[in-house]
Amino acid sequence: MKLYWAPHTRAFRALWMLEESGLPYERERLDLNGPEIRSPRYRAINPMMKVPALEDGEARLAESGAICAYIADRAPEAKLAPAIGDPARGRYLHWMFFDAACVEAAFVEKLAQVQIPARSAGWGSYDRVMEVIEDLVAPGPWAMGEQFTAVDVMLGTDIWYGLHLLKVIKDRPILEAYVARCVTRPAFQRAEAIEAEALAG
Ligand SMILES: N[C@@H](CCC(=O)N[C@@H](CS)C(=O)NCC(=O)O)C(=O)O
Repeated sequence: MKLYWAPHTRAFRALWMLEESGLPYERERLDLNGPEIRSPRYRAINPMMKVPALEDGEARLAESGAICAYIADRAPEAKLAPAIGDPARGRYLHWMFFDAACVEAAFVEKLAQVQIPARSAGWGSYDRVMEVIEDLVAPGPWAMGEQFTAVDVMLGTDIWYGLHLLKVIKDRPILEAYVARCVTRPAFQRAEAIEAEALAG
């Protein structure tokens, strides 16, 4: 399994997820400004010419949410997703798709200060999305309760970026406490160390 990745990008989600999974993998670092990411070889894997992307035998995929869901299913022993047939799988899919479709869009609304009627915007509104994710993670420890899943990798990364990088989340102690739990995960810390080493080298 090979991850195409660059540090300090959305590829962090896939890197953290692979570290949670315990699956063996290799990494190929791509320069976002370099020729390789625009090459025919890479465009066959991700026509968007973005990271992350994943190759696993003949399987090729991009989109960090799809990659996290794929890895969870490839490593059932890591219990990063409810199994097919488990009723909890419904909520798991709900939150995986919600994260990809609504959380980033809500951040963009805030950053760009766009005004779109909540009824027409697929994510509703920034305020509504924040309330929904606060209600989701408040009982804790994880989005799905006691079991840490791929939803936490997606949501935890987004909230971390929202708090610390984009600074679009402020004065939300429930979200801050949730991210504080996420960053104590050994797999998160290993992924951070991989990125720090790549940036230093
Ligand atoms: N929806 C994609 C977004 C991926 C994305 O935007 N990646 C950025 C880095 S954070 C990228 O590769 N940008 C390079 C470019 O667009 O040239 C995902 O979640 O995987």
